[in-house]
Amino acid sequence: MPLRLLKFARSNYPEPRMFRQPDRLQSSYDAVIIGGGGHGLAAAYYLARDYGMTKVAVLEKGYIGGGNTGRNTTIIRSNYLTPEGVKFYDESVRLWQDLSQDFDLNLFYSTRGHFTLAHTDAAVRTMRWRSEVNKHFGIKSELVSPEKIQQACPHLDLDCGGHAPVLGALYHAPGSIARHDAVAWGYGRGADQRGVEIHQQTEVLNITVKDDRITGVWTNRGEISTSKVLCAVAGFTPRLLQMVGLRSPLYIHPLQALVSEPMKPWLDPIIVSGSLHVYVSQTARGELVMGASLDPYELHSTRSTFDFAEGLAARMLDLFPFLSHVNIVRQWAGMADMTPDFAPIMGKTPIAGFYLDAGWGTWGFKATPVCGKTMAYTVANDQNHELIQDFSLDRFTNYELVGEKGAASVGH
Ligand code: FAD
Ligand code: PYC
Repeated sequence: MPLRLLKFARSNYPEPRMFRQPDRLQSSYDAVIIGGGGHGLAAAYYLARDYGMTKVAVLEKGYIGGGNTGRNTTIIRSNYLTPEGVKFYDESVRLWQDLSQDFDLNLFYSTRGHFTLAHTDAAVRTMRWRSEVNKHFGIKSELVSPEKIQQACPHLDLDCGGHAPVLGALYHAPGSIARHDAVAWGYGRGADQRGVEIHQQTEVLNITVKDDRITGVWTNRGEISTSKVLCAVAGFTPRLLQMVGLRSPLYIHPLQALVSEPMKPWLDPIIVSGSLHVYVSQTARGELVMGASLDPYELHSTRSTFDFAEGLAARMLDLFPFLSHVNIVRQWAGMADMTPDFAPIMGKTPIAGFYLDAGWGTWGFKATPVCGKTMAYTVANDQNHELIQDFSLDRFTNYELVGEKGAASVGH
Protein backbone atom coordinates (compact mmCIF):
# COMPACT_ATOMS: atom_id res chain seq x y z
CA MET A 1 0.00 0.00 0.00
CA PRO A 2 1.45 3.49 -0.85
CA LEU A 3 2.59 5.38 2.28
CA ARG A 4 -0.06 8.09 1.87
CA LEU A 5 -2.86 5.51 1.88
CA LEU A 6 -1.28 3.64 4.77
CA LYS A 7 -1.16 6.84 6.86
CA PHE A 8 -4.78 7.55 5.97
CA ALA A 9 -5.80 4.03 6.96
CA ARG A 10 -3.92 4.27 10.28
CA SER A 11 -5.37 7.67 11.21
CA ASN A 12 -8.91 6.53 10.39
CA TYR A 13 -8.63 3.10 12.00
CA PRO A 14 -6.45 3.57 15.08
CA GLU A 15 -7.70 0.32 16.66
CA PRO A 16 -6.46 -2.91 15.11
CA ARG A 17 -9.11 -5.07 13.47
CA MET A 18 -8.18 -8.13 15.51
CA PHE A 19 -5.85 -7.48 18.46
CA ARG A 20 -3.01 -5.21 19.58
CA GLN A 21 0.59 -6.31 19.31
CA PRO A 22 2.24 -4.89 22.46
CA ASP A 23 5.90 -4.16 21.77
CA ARG A 24 7.25 -5.13 25.19
CA LEU A 25 6.54 -7.58 27.97
CA GLN A 26 5.75 -6.29 31.45
CA SER A 27 7.96 -7.53 34.27
CA SER A 28 5.08 -9.28 36.03
CA TYR A 29 1.55 -10.55 35.38
CA ASP A 30 -1.14 -12.06 37.60
CA ALA A 31 -1.20 -15.05 35.24
CA VAL A 32 0.76 -16.19 32.21
CA ILE A 33 -0.79 -18.47 29.63
CA ILE A 34 1.68 -20.45 27.55
CA GLY A 35 0.25 -21.25 24.11
CA GLY A 36 -1.86 -19.03 21.86
CA GLY A 37 -3.99 -21.81 20.47
CA GLY A 38 -7.75 -21.92 20.92
CA HIS A 39 -7.47 -23.34 24.43
CA GLY A 40 -5.01 -20.74 25.78
CA LEU A 41 -6.88 -17.84 24.18
CA ALA A 42 -10.27 -19.11 25.36
CA ALA A 43 -8.96 -19.35 28.93
CA ALA A 44 -7.62 -15.77 28.64
CA TYR A 45 -10.99 -14.57 27.32
CA TYR A 46 -13.04 -16.13 30.14
CA LEU A 47 -10.47 -15.10 32.81
CA ALA A 48 -10.96 -11.48 31.73
CA ARG A 49 -14.69 -11.64 31.01
CA ASP A 50 -15.91 -13.80 33.90
CA TYR A 51 -13.33 -13.18 36.64
CA GLY A 52 -12.04 -9.67 35.86
CA MET A 53 -8.46 -11.00 35.62
CA THR A 54 -6.92 -8.79 32.95
CA LYS A 55 -3.28 -8.53 33.97
CA VAL A 56 -2.71 -11.65 31.97
CA ALA A 57 -0.25 -12.40 29.14
CA VAL A 58 -0.71 -15.07 26.47
CA LEU A 59 2.73 -16.09 25.19
CA GLU A 60 2.80 -17.74 21.78
CA LYS A 61 6.04 -18.86 20.20
CA GLY A 62 4.69 -18.59 16.65
CA TYR A 63 1.44 -16.92 15.62
CA ILE A 64 -1.96 -17.42 17.27
CA GLY A 65 -3.87 -20.41 15.97
CA GLY A 66 -0.75 -21.69 14.15
CA GLY A 67 -0.66 -24.95 16.13
CA ASN A 68 -3.28 -27.70 16.09
CA THR A 69 -6.08 -25.12 16.30
CA GLY A 70 -5.36 -23.97 12.74
CA ARG A 71 -4.55 -27.48 11.51
CA ASN A 72 -7.56 -29.45 12.64
CA THR A 73 -10.56 -30.67 10.71
CA THR A 74 -13.06 -28.86 12.96
CA ILE A 75 -15.48 -31.65 13.84
CA ILE A 76 -17.64 -30.72 16.82
CA ARG A 77 -19.75 -33.34 18.58
CA SER A 78 -20.62 -34.71 21.99
CA ASN A 79 -21.36 -38.36 21.20
CA TYR A 80 -18.75 -39.73 23.59
CA LEU A 81 -18.66 -43.01 25.46
CA THR A 82 -18.07 -42.16 29.11
CA PRO A 83 -20.45 -40.13 31.30
CA GLU A 84 -17.52 -37.79 32.19
CA GLY A 85 -16.80 -37.18 28.50
CA VAL A 86 -20.42 -36.81 27.42
CA LYS A 87 -21.20 -34.18 30.08
CA PHE A 88 -18.04 -32.23 29.29
CA TYR A 89 -18.39 -32.16 25.49
CA ASP A 90 -22.12 -31.48 25.73
CA GLU A 91 -21.37 -28.29 27.66
CA SER A 92 -18.93 -27.35 24.92
CA VAL A 93 -21.50 -27.87 22.15
CA ARG A 94 -23.87 -25.64 24.13
CA LEU A 95 -21.23 -22.90 24.38
CA TRP A 96 -20.46 -23.10 20.64
CA GLN A 97 -24.03 -22.03 19.81
CA ASP A 98 -23.56 -18.43 21.03
CA LEU A 99 -19.94 -17.82 20.12
CA SER A 100 -20.38 -15.99 16.80
CA GLN A 101 -22.79 -13.57 18.52
CA ASP A 102 -20.57 -13.27 21.55
CA PHE A 103 -17.54 -12.37 19.40
CA ASP A 104 -19.44 -10.44 16.72
CA LEU A 105 -17.41 -12.56 14.31
CA ASN A 106 -18.76 -15.21 11.97
CA LEU A 107 -17.29 -18.58 12.92
CA PHE A 108 -19.22 -20.34 10.13
CA TYR A 109 -20.61 -22.73 12.73
CA SER A 110 -22.64 -25.17 10.67
CA THR A 111 -24.70 -28.05 12.06
CA ARG A 112 -24.51 -30.93 9.62
CA GLY A 113 -25.31 -34.16 11.43
CA HIS A 114 -22.53 -36.70 12.03
CA PHE A 115 -22.53 -40.35 10.91
CA THR A 116 -20.01 -42.83 12.34
CA LEU A 117 -20.26 -45.81 10.02
CA ALA A 118 -20.16 -49.37 11.34
CA HIS A 119 -18.80 -52.03 9.00
CA THR A 120 -18.70 -54.96 11.46
CA ASP A 121 -20.98 -56.45 14.11
CA ALA A 122 -18.53 -55.37 16.81
CA ALA A 123 -18.67 -51.77 15.57
CA VAL A 124 -22.50 -51.89 15.56
CA ARG A 125 -22.38 -52.97 19.23
CA THR A 126 -20.10 -50.03 20.14
CA MET A 127 -22.39 -47.60 18.28
CA ARG A 128 -25.42 -48.95 20.17
CA TRP A 129 -23.54 -48.61 23.46
CA ARG A 130 -22.59 -44.99 22.65
CA SER A 131 -26.12 -44.11 21.56
CA GLU A 132 -27.55 -45.48 24.82
CA VAL A 133 -25.03 -43.57 27.00
CA ASN A 134 -25.70 -40.43 24.93
CA LYS A 135 -29.50 -40.72 25.23
CA HIS A 136 -29.17 -41.20 28.98
CA PHE A 137 -27.60 -37.71 29.14
CA GLY A 138 -30.14 -36.17 26.77
CA ILE A 139 -27.78 -36.11 23.75
CA LYS A 140 -29.30 -36.72 20.34
CA SER A 141 -27.66 -39.95 19.13
CA GLU A 142 -29.19 -43.04 17.58
CA LEU A 143 -28.22 -46.20 15.80
CA VAL A 144 -29.50 -45.95 12.22
CA SER A 145 -29.91 -48.35 9.31
CA PRO A 146 -28.04 -48.27 5.99
CA GLU A 147 -31.26 -46.92 4.36
CA LYS A 148 -31.27 -43.88 6.64
CA ILE A 149 -27.58 -43.25 5.85
CA GLN A 150 -28.29 -43.50 2.11
CA GLN A 151 -31.14 -41.01 2.41
CA ALA A 152 -28.87 -38.44 4.05
CA CYS A 153 -25.92 -39.18 1.79
CA PRO A 154 -27.08 -40.55 -1.58
CA HIS A 155 -23.54 -40.45 -3.03
CA LEU A 156 -22.13 -42.94 -0.53
CA ASP A 157 -21.40 -46.47 -1.85
CA LEU A 158 -22.79 -48.58 1.00
CA ASP A 159 -20.93 -51.63 -0.37
CA CYS A 160 -17.58 -49.87 -0.03
CA GLY A 161 -16.18 -51.66 -3.04
CA GLY A 162 -17.58 -54.96 -1.73
CA HIS A 163 -15.00 -55.48 1.02
CA ALA A 164 -16.44 -53.43 3.91
CA PRO A 165 -20.23 -53.07 3.49
CA VAL A 166 -21.88 -50.56 5.83
CA LEU A 167 -24.14 -52.30 8.39
CA GLY A 168 -25.39 -49.19 10.17
CA ALA A 169 -24.16 -46.00 11.81
CA LEU A 170 -24.25 -43.91 14.93
CA TYR A 171 -26.11 -40.75 13.90
CA HIS A 172 -25.52 -37.63 15.98
CA ALA A 173 -27.71 -34.75 14.77
CA PRO A 174 -25.80 -31.94 16.57
CA GLY A 175 -22.49 -32.82 14.81
CA SER A 176 -21.05 -29.58 13.37
CA ILE A 177 -18.08 -27.89 11.77
CA ALA A 178 -16.73 -24.33 12.17
CA ARG A 179 -13.99 -22.10 10.86
CA HIS A 180 -10.98 -22.99 13.01
CA ASP A 181 -8.72 -19.93 12.70
CA ALA A 182 -11.63 -17.58 13.36
CA VAL A 183 -12.08 -19.31 16.73
CA ALA A 184 -8.55 -18.30 17.72
CA TRP A 185 -9.09 -14.77 16.41
CA GLY A 186 -12.47 -14.40 18.15
CA TYR A 187 -11.13 -15.47 21.53
CA GLY A 188 -7.93 -13.45 20.97
CA ARG A 189 -9.79 -10.30 20.00
CA GLY A 190 -12.24 -10.66 22.90
CA ALA A 191 -9.41 -11.17 25.40
CA ASP A 192 -7.43 -8.24 23.96
CA GLN A 193 -10.45 -5.92 24.12
CA ARG A 194 -10.72 -6.72 27.84
CA GLY A 195 -7.05 -5.89 28.53
CA VAL A 196 -5.22 -9.23 28.12
CA GLU A 197 -1.87 -8.93 26.29
CA ILE A 198 -1.17 -11.34 23.44
CA HIS A 199 2.54 -11.70 22.66
CA GLN A 200 3.32 -13.61 19.49
CA GLN A 201 6.87 -14.72 18.57
CA THR A 202 7.41 -15.15 22.31
CA GLU A 203 8.70 -18.54 23.32
CA VAL A 204 8.83 -19.80 26.88
CA LEU A 205 12.31 -21.26 27.34
CA ASN A 206 12.10 -22.10 31.04
CA ILE A 207 9.71 -21.96 33.97
CA THR A 208 10.97 -21.07 37.43
CA VAL A 209 9.72 -23.00 40.46
CA LYS A 210 10.67 -22.37 44.10
CA ASP A 211 9.56 -24.70 46.92
CA ASP A 212 7.15 -26.41 44.51
CA ARG A 213 5.52 -23.06 43.58
CA ILE A 214 5.58 -21.20 40.29
CA THR A 215 7.59 -17.97 40.45
CA GLY A 216 7.96 -16.97 36.81
CA VAL A 217 8.88 -17.79 33.23
CA TRP A 218 11.89 -17.10 31.02
CA THR A 219 11.19 -16.19 27.42
CA ASN A 220 13.24 -15.30 24.35
CA ARG A 221 12.21 -11.69 25.13
CA GLY A 222 13.09 -11.62 28.82
CA GLU A 223 11.96 -12.77 32.25
CA ILE A 224 8.48 -12.42 33.73
CA SER A 225 7.45 -12.99 37.31
CA THR A 226 4.08 -14.57 38.00
CA SER A 227 2.55 -16.99 40.49
CA LYS A 228 0.15 -18.63 38.01
CA VAL A 229 1.01 -20.38 34.75
CA LEU A 230 -1.49 -22.15 32.51
CA CYS A 231 0.24 -24.51 30.10
CA ALA A 232 -1.86 -25.09 26.95
CA VAL A 233 0.70 -26.16 24.35
CA ALA A 234 -0.76 -29.43 22.94
CA GLY A 235 2.06 -31.36 21.17
CA PHE A 236 4.75 -29.42 23.04
CA THR A 237 3.48 -30.40 26.51
CA PRO A 238 6.24 -32.93 27.37
CA ARG A 239 8.91 -30.23 26.80
CA LEU A 240 7.12 -27.76 29.09
CA LEU A 241 6.53 -30.42 31.75
CA GLN A 242 10.27 -31.13 31.81
CA MET A 243 10.83 -27.49 32.77
CA VAL A 244 8.83 -27.95 35.99
CA GLY A 245 10.03 -31.48 36.70
CA LEU A 246 6.70 -33.22 36.02
CA ARG A 247 6.15 -36.38 33.99
CA SER A 248 3.07 -37.50 32.07
CA PRO A 249 2.14 -40.52 29.97
CA LEU A 250 1.69 -38.31 26.88
CA TYR A 251 3.09 -39.53 23.57
CA ILE A 252 3.22 -37.35 20.46
CA HIS A 253 2.17 -38.61 17.03
CA PRO A 254 1.66 -36.63 13.82
CA LEU A 255 -1.94 -36.37 12.64
CA GLN A 256 -2.34 -35.42 9.00
CA ALA A 257 -5.19 -33.97 6.95
CA LEU A 258 -5.82 -32.62 3.47
CA VAL A 259 -8.37 -30.73 1.40
CA SER A 260 -9.66 -31.12 -2.13
CA GLU A 261 -10.33 -28.44 -4.69
CA PRO A 262 -13.70 -26.72 -4.13
CA MET A 263 -16.83 -28.37 -5.51
CA LYS A 264 -20.49 -27.48 -5.63
CA PRO A 265 -22.18 -28.52 -2.38
CA TRP A 266 -23.05 -32.23 -2.46
CA LEU A 267 -22.12 -33.52 1.01
CA ASP A 268 -24.34 -32.30 3.85
CA PRO A 269 -23.40 -34.54 6.79
CA ILE A 270 -20.02 -35.36 8.28
CA ILE A 271 -19.08 -38.96 7.43
CA VAL A 272 -16.64 -40.92 9.59
CA SER A 273 -15.50 -44.50 9.13
CA GLY A 274 -13.43 -45.78 12.03
CA SER A 275 -12.79 -49.11 10.30
CA LEU A 276 -11.66 -47.57 7.00
CA HIS A 277 -9.70 -44.90 8.93
CA VAL A 278 -11.17 -42.00 7.03
CA TYR A 279 -13.52 -39.07 7.58
CA VAL A 280 -14.82 -36.21 5.45
CA SER A 281 -16.92 -33.04 5.55
CA GLN A 282 -17.54 -30.29 3.01
CA THR A 283 -16.78 -26.70 4.00
CA ALA A 284 -18.78 -23.57 3.20
CA ARG A 285 -16.21 -22.94 0.43
CA GLY A 286 -16.94 -26.34 -1.12
CA GLU A 287 -13.63 -28.03 -0.28
CA LEU A 288 -13.70 -31.57 1.08
CA VAL A 289 -11.77 -31.70 4.37
CA MET A 290 -10.45 -35.21 4.91
CA GLY A 291 -8.42 -37.00 7.52
CA ALA A 292 -7.42 -40.41 8.79
CA SER A 293 -5.80 -41.96 11.83
CA LEU A 294 -2.51 -40.97 13.47
CA ASP A 295 0.81 -41.72 11.82
CA PRO A 296 1.74 -45.05 13.42
CA TYR A 297 4.96 -43.89 15.14
CA GLU A 298 5.95 -41.27 17.68
CA LEU A 299 7.41 -38.15 16.05
CA HIS A 300 7.60 -34.50 17.13
CA SER A 301 7.15 -32.98 13.69
CA THR A 302 4.55 -31.38 11.42
CA ARG A 303 5.85 -32.81 8.17
CA SER A 304 3.32 -34.52 5.89
CA THR A 305 3.82 -37.60 3.71
CA PHE A 306 2.82 -38.93 0.32
CA ASP A 307 1.92 -42.28 1.93
CA PHE A 308 -0.83 -40.57 3.87
CA ALA A 309 -2.40 -38.92 0.81
CA GLU A 310 -2.20 -42.15 -1.16
CA GLY A 311 -3.76 -44.30 1.59
CA LEU A 312 -6.49 -41.80 2.33
CA ALA A 313 -7.41 -41.42 -1.34
CA ALA A 314 -7.84 -45.20 -1.70
CA ARG A 315 -10.20 -45.38 1.26
CA MET A 316 -12.14 -42.28 0.20
CA LEU A 317 -12.73 -43.97 -3.16
CA ASP A 318 -14.16 -47.02 -1.36
CA LEU A 319 -16.81 -44.70 0.06
CA PHE A 320 -17.19 -42.26 -2.87
CA PRO A 321 -15.90 -43.81 -6.12
CA PHE A 322 -17.08 -40.82 -8.18
CA LEU A 323 -14.37 -38.62 -6.63
CA SER A 324 -11.57 -40.28 -8.59
CA HIS A 325 -10.83 -37.17 -10.68
CA VAL A 326 -10.93 -34.64 -7.88
CA ASN A 327 -7.63 -32.89 -7.08
CA ILE A 328 -6.05 -32.53 -3.66
CA VAL A 329 -4.87 -28.97 -3.12
CA ARG A 330 -3.32 -28.84 0.36
CA GLN A 331 -1.92 -31.27 2.91
CA TRP A 332 -0.49 -30.70 6.38
CA ALA A 333 0.04 -32.23 9.83
CA GLY A 334 -0.27 -31.34 13.50
CA MET A 335 1.31 -32.88 16.59
CA ALA A 336 -1.26 -34.79 18.61
CA ASP A 337 -0.61 -35.15 22.37
CA MET A 338 -2.12 -38.57 23.01
CA THR A 339 -3.09 -40.01 26.39
CA PRO A 340 -3.39 -43.75 27.04
CA ASP A 341 -7.15 -43.46 27.73
CA PHE A 342 -7.99 -40.87 25.03
CA ALA A 343 -9.28 -38.40 27.64
CA PRO A 344 -7.59 -35.06 28.38
CA ILE A 345 -5.36 -34.01 31.28
CA MET A 346 -6.71 -30.88 32.95
CA GLY A 347 -6.42 -28.87 36.12
CA LYS A 348 -4.09 -28.36 39.05
CA THR A 349 -0.78 -30.19 39.32
CA PRO A 350 1.65 -30.99 42.16
CA ILE A 351 3.36 -27.63 41.41
CA ALA A 352 1.31 -24.86 43.07
CA GLY A 353 0.19 -22.32 40.48
CA PHE A 354 0.97 -24.60 37.52
CA TYR A 355 -2.21 -25.56 35.67
CA LEU A 356 -2.33 -28.00 32.79
CA ASP A 357 -4.62 -28.22 29.76
CA ALA A 358 -3.23 -31.06 27.63
CA GLY A 359 -3.82 -34.54 26.27
CA TRP A 360 -6.02 -33.14 23.54
CA GLY A 361 -4.68 -35.52 20.93
CA THR A 362 -7.05 -35.75 17.99
CA TRP A 363 -10.15 -34.50 19.80
CA GLY A 364 -9.58 -31.07 21.38
CA PHE A 365 -10.96 -28.51 18.90
CA LYS A 366 -14.58 -29.22 19.83
CA ALA A 367 -13.64 -28.72 23.48
CA THR A 368 -12.12 -25.24 23.00
CA PRO A 369 -14.99 -23.27 24.64
CA VAL A 370 -15.47 -25.60 27.58
CA CYS A 371 -11.71 -25.83 28.16
CA GLY A 372 -11.51 -22.04 28.23
CA LYS A 373 -14.40 -21.83 30.69
CA THR A 374 -13.26 -24.58 33.04
CA MET A 375 -9.57 -23.65 32.99
CA ALA A 376 -10.39 -19.98 33.64
CA TYR A 377 -12.44 -21.07 36.68
CA THR A 378 -9.61 -23.33 37.85
CA VAL A 379 -6.90 -20.65 37.48
CA ALA A 380 -9.02 -17.89 39.05
CA ASN A 381 -10.13 -19.99 42.04
CA ASP A 382 -7.12 -22.30 42.36
CA GLN A 383 -9.64 -25.12 42.42
CA ASN A 384 -10.52 -27.64 39.72
CA HIS A 385 -13.87 -26.97 38.03
CA GLU A 386 -16.30 -29.82 38.71
CA LEU A 387 -16.51 -30.75 35.01
CA ILE A 388 -12.76 -31.54 34.92
CA GLN A 389 -12.39 -33.40 38.25
CA ASP A 390 -12.01 -36.74 36.49
CA PHE A 391 -9.37 -35.54 34.02
CA SER A 392 -6.58 -34.83 36.51
CA LEU A 393 -2.96 -35.89 35.94
CA ASP A 394 -2.94 -38.15 38.99
CA ARG A 395 -5.56 -40.49 37.47
CA PHE A 396 -2.69 -42.34 35.80
CA THR A 397 -1.00 -43.08 39.14
CA ASN A 398 -4.34 -43.85 40.82
CA TYR A 399 -5.45 -46.19 37.99
CA GLU A 400 -8.65 -44.18 37.47
CA LEU A 401 -8.61 -43.95 33.69
CA VAL A 402 -11.49 -42.50 31.63
CA GLY A 403 -11.69 -44.99 28.74
CA GLU A 404 -12.71 -42.86 25.77
CA LYS A 405 -10.94 -44.72 22.95
CA GLY A 406 -14.18 -46.19 21.59
CA ALA A 407 -15.42 -42.67 20.82
CA ALA A 408 -12.26 -41.46 19.06
CA SER A 409 -13.28 -40.46 15.61
CA VAL A 410 -10.90 -42.56 13.60
CA GLY A 411 -9.12 -45.80 14.43
CA HIS A 412 -5.74 -45.55 16.19
P1 FAD B 1 -2.64 -25.59 19.80
O1 FAD B 1 -3.61 -24.97 18.89
O2 FAD B 1 -1.64 -26.54 19.22
O3 FAD B 1 -1.90 -24.41 20.55
C1 FAD B 1 -0.74 -24.62 21.31
C2 FAD B 1 0.19 -23.45 21.03
O4 FAD B 1 1.27 -23.48 21.96
C3 FAD B 1 0.81 -23.49 19.64
O5 FAD B 1 0.37 -22.38 18.89
C4 FAD B 1 2.31 -23.47 19.92
O6 FAD B 1 3.04 -22.69 18.99
C5 FAD B 1 2.37 -22.88 21.32
N1 FAD B 1 3.59 -23.24 22.06
C6 FAD B 1 4.16 -24.45 22.18
N2 FAD B 1 5.28 -24.37 22.94
C7 FAD B 1 5.40 -23.08 23.32
C8 FAD B 1 6.34 -22.37 24.11
N3 FAD B 1 7.41 -22.98 24.67
N4 FAD B 1 6.17 -21.04 24.29
C9 FAD B 1 5.12 -20.38 23.73
N5 FAD B 1 4.19 -21.01 22.97
C10 FAD B 1 4.33 -22.34 22.78
N6 FAD B 1 -10.16 -31.97 17.32
C11 FAD B 1 -11.51 -31.99 17.19
O7 FAD B 1 -12.22 -31.80 18.18
N7 FAD B 1 -12.10 -32.21 15.99
C12 FAD B 1 -11.39 -32.45 14.87
O8 FAD B 1 -11.96 -32.63 13.77
C13 FAD B 1 -9.98 -32.49 14.97
N8 FAD B 1 -9.23 -32.74 13.88
C14 FAD B 1 -7.88 -32.69 13.96
C15 FAD B 1 -7.16 -32.86 12.78
C16 FAD B 1 -5.78 -32.68 12.79
C17 FAD B 1 -5.01 -32.87 11.51
C18 FAD B 1 -5.12 -32.36 14.02
C19 FAD B 1 -3.62 -32.19 14.05
C20 FAD B 1 -5.84 -32.24 15.21
C21 FAD B 1 -7.23 -32.38 15.19
N9 FAD B 1 -8.02 -32.19 16.33
C22 FAD B 1 -9.38 -32.22 16.23
C23 FAD B 1 -7.38 -31.92 17.63
C24 FAD B 1 -7.32 -30.41 17.89
O9 FAD B 1 -6.74 -29.74 16.79
C25 FAD B 1 -6.47 -30.07 19.12
O10 FAD B 1 -6.76 -30.94 20.18
C26 FAD B 1 -6.74 -28.63 19.59
O11 FAD B 1 -6.67 -27.75 18.49
C27 FAD B 1 -5.73 -28.23 20.64
O12 FAD B 1 -5.80 -26.83 20.84
P2 FAD B 1 -4.73 -26.12 21.76
O13 FAD B 1 -5.07 -24.70 21.84
O14 FAD B 1 -4.59 -26.90 23.02
O15 FAD B 1 -3.35 -26.37 20.99
O1 PYC C 1 -12.71 -35.73 17.47
O2 PYC C 1 -14.36 -35.85 16.05
C1 PYC C 1 -13.16 -35.81 16.32
C2 PYC C 1 -12.18 -35.85 15.23
C3 PYC C 1 -12.47 -36.00 13.92
C4 PYC C 1 -11.26 -36.03 13.29
C5 PYC C 1 -10.28 -35.86 14.18
N1 PYC C 1 -10.87 -35.76 15.39
